[in-house]
Formats: sequence, C-alpha cells, structure tokens
Amino acid sequence: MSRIAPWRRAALAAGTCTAVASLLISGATGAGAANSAAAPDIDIAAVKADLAELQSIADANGGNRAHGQAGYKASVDHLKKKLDAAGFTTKIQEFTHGGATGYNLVADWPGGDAENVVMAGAHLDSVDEGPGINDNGSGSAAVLEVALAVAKADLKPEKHLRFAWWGAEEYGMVGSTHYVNELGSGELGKLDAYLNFDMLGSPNPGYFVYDDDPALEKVFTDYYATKNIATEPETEGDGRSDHAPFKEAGVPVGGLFTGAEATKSQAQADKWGGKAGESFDPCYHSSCDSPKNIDDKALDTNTDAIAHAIWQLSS
Ligand code: DTR
Ligand code: ZN
Ligand code: ZN
Repeated sequence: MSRIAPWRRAALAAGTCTAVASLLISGATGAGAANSAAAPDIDIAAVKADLAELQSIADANGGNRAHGQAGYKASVDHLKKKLDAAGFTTKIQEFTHGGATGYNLVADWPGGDAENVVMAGAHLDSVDEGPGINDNGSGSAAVLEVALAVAKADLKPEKHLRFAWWGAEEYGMVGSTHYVNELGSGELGKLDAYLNFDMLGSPNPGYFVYDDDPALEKVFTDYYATKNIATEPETEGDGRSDHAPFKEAGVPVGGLFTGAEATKSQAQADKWGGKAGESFDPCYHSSCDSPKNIDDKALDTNTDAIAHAIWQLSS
C-alpha cells in the first residue's frame, strides 16, 4: 500500500494536486529558471557506448538482463561504478520478487535543498527474451549520461537531484513500487517531481510526452517546440511503467516515450515519417531488441530533452 504525504492527501482531497504541483514546479520554471545556465548537449556517442556495454553484459550472461538473472545485477554494478567514480552518493536497494533478489540503484547528487527533490528514473531490467536495449537500455543510458553531465558540470542546483534505475519493472513496476513504499510519507512529500524514461529510441519513433502533470508536460513540449518536433500526449502507458507508483503516491510525474507495440496512424506517419500501420518497436520484448533496434535521432533528442528538464526543474 503506497503512502501519501499528509499535506498531499489534503491537496488530493481538495482536488488541488495539480495546482499544488504547478505551484511547486513554477518556482523552477519561473523567472529564476530563465536565468539558469542552459543544459549541455549530451553526446549520443556516449549513450550508444552505454548501450553497447549493456549488450555485452547480456551477451556474457545468457543473453538477457532480466530480474533474477546475472545480467541484471551486472548491469546495476556497471552503472554504479560509473556513478561512484563521478561523485554520486549511490545506494543499492534490495527487494525480493518471484523468489529472486531484485535491486534498485539510487544515486544522489550531493547538494541542493533536500526538502525539494527532483528525481529522474528508468527501469534497467530487460525481459528474459533478450538484451532489452530499447526497452529499457535506452532510458537507462539516457538518464545515466544526464547524471554524468550534472557531475561533469559540477552543477549546484537549487533543488536536490536524485537519479534511479529500477529492477523488475517488467514484472509490474516491482522495484519502483518497493522504493515508493519504503520511502515513507515524509520523504515522498519532498519529491517535487519524478520523471520516467522508458523506451526512448524506438525505431519508428513517436514523440510522446507524459500528460499526467501539466507543468511537467510543458517543460518537455516547450523544448520540442524549439526543435520543431511535434509531440503527442502519452496515453498508452498510464499505469504501465515506473511513474505509476509515484503518481499513486501523489508525486507529480512526467516523462517521455517513443512507442512500443502500438502501430503508427497515418496522422502520426505524416507527422513523424515512417509508414502507417507499422509497429513503433517491432522488436518489443523480443530477442532482436539490440543496439540495431535504436533510432539514434530519437534517442539523441530525447536525451537532450531530459538534460534540459533536469537543468530547468532543479534551478
Ligand atoms: N511498460 C513498458 C512499455 C510501455 C508500454 N506502454 C508504455 C507507455 C509509457 C511507458 C512505457 C510503456 C515496458 O514494457 O517496459
Ligand atoms: Zn518492457
Ligand atoms: Zn520498459
């Protein structure tokens, strides 16, 4: 049972959660944010190198990076090593599911107001069928490279920054639910935003922006507008990824998605290219979800959008 911070419960009861969220976020998107340094461009080559390393980890561990398999823990250890070297305070949170131990990796960037936390996350586990490079090496690598860019810039944000990589999402957001339930209402109440990134490089990409919180949605839609990229509200995934337990606990959520098993409409093909009727990701949950199953432009653009949101929301 997830907990809701008392003041958030009151807000939810009064139906003013979005207004409260907008109030919380507006501080980050107000005049002060306009003066914050712009986020750096994240090198897509670094993201692709992370994906190659995740593929190698799967290759060396039975072909997957699934919960309960050696490839998943090797993925966690690989990312933790990079984050520790960059100066993050990291923690591996264990949980059990299906008789196997699962692991969440949480990395805090030292500094910022601990009472106002901006968090970004992605699930690091794959399905048993394959290496899970788009689902969800893409989100995991994008969040990793943005975190490493924070460290490289030695960012001193107003708000505290926290990054997380979840276990056992494919079993029903098990790792992220465990994290939310263990966090406690006091700490949950400090989360101004949780941003989720699951499948950012689908080969026939759509640019879908989570529409759960208007203020967070606007941070992304405004960014894509500057790139002349048309977006659509993300509606397919309600309750289907790691933002769900945070939303249920009253935390404002946002995020990005490029499409899974759904097929592209003619209107979407007109907007984004490709053919109507094509699956956004024909290798979804399949053994062919390898680095070849990535649209570099989509992954590059989405990674830069994450950096923009992190810089803006934490300033
Ligand atoms: N649950 C994700 C895939 C997924 C399907 N629809 C959405 C919408 C938004 C985010 C993710 C997804 C998975 O299979 O990991
Ligand atoms: Zn999946
Ligand atoms: Zn996923």
